[in-house]
Amino acid sequence: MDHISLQGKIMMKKILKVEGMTCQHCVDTVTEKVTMITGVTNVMVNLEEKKVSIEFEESKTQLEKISHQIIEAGFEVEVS
Ligand SMILES: [Cu+2]
Repeated sequence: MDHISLQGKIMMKKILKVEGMTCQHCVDTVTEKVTMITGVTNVMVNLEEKKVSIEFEESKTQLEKISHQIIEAGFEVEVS
């Protein structure tokens, strides 16, 4: 199940495969860009596995929007 209920809000947890992250600076960039999106509550980047796990409020944002931000930052996103 991808849904988590937090304080009465329906949260989604998704993992995106992100290509192009090579160092801690990239990790910081991705984390910062995704954190800025309204509705995103948690971002965790795993550089080695090239995975970005994101928790967000479904009523406030969509995965497409999050992917778009990562692409805008110069990385490639693969939805698993
Ligand atoms: Cu880098």
